[in-house]
Amino acid sequence: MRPMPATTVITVAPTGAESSKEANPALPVTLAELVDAAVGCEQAGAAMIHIHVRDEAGRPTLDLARLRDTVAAVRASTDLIVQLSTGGAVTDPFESRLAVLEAAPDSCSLTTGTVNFGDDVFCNPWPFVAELYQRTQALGILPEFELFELGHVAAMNRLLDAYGPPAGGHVHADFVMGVPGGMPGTTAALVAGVAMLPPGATWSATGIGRTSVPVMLAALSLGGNLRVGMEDTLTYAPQHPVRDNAQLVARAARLADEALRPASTPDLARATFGLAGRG
Ligand code: KMH
Ligand code: ZN
Repeated sequence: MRPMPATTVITVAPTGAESSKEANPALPVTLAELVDAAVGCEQAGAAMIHIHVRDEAGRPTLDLARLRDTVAAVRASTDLIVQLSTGGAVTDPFESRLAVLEAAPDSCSLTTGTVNFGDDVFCNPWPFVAELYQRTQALGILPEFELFELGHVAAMNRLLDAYGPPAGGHVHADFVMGVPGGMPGTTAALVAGVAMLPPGATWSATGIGRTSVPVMLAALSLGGNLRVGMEDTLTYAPQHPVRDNAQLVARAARLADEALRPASTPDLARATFGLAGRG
């Protein structure tokens, strides 16, 4: 049996690559809006931030200068663990996704396989995944394995077998559930996924759209950590658009309190993930 952690690491994914301000004007897309969201979410209980960057027109971009400026700005204003997305948008080329690591985040997302993504395909062939993983090892960046379906857990284990443990030695994964084309946002799917993780791994879970709250409750009951944010849901409750990312983090922190596993500080999360004293 996996131990029940004393605290809950809350990650906020404030922006993503798929939504726009037309869908919810509170979506942070400029650097100033992103930093503002980061500060508010840290105050509400977040310990880590999963970042996608937008260009002047609000479109997703992997422009390296913007990524570097963003890492610096979030570090200057918060103590959050800074995680950059290497998933980007479904249209981003592999080379640009690999180059994200040059912005030197603490952590990066790393999806271990291809998955249908609504009407699109989120493409992650094995050679790309293996290359990205080895670059995280060389650069000392903590990968967060993004698992959209159960086959991705098996692929993560294949990666660990083939190339050894991540930089810092700690395995951390995030179940992204309820994407049309991926695993459903159900307790049964989460239980199956967690059972496939290696001993000692930590994990979080997030449910897309309406699966957000059920996945959060399931994750807390199973000893997992939480990811929330406007990347994953723009609606707080039926007919109630999300006011801001901090509102979603505050709800996650309240539920973590009720589960007697209060929100972890960024420092404690760093220790949990083997990031303490690095960088
Ligand atoms: N935007 C999706 C295509 C990640 O950040 O690593 C991929 C995604 C996963 O959001
Ligand atoms: Zn993402």
